[in-house]
Amino acid sequence: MSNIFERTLVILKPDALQRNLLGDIIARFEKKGLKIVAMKMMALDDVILTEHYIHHKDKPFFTKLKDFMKQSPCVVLCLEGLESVKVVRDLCGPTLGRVAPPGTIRGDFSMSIQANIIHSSDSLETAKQEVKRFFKSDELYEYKKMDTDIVYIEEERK
Ligand code: FUP
Repeated sequence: MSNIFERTLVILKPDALQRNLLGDIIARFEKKGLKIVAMKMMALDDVILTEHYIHHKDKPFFTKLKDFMKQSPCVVLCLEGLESVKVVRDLCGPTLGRVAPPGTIRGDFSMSIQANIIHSSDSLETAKQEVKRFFKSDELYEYKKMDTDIVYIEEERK
């Protein structure tokens, strides 16, 4: 078996910070068994936000979305795990907070389309670009996580 340990990017948005949800959300990732390989607080400027949301540049909400993301610092993380891109997307839930299912981060903590707490990469290709966009290579930590051998069975670690 060949298993791919992927890396994915997460942004905890200004509403997560303002509503004191950072710890609760990070705890969910830790408890799931994802490995935090990078984490920092960042004030996102227009340049990085325009690049990050370039696929929405012609949408009516583009400027308001960027303004929202500039309201206060964000916390960005790079998470690693088996199929982590999909795992983290599923933990976050769909975009619109008020219809996101209970048990998901957006479903449990948000009501809005814009103030929806969290961003996560939507594909492995996007994840690679996004991790590079938000972290320098020396901010991504290589270390042995002591619980890997119990979070995964041997075949999954190969
Ligand atoms: P997601 O991948 O679930 O984060 O959602 P999208 O890439 O479709 O949208 C990115 C962000 O744009 C959302 F998190 C919130 C914002 N957005 C709006 O503000 N209004 C909309 O109508 C749609 C998205």
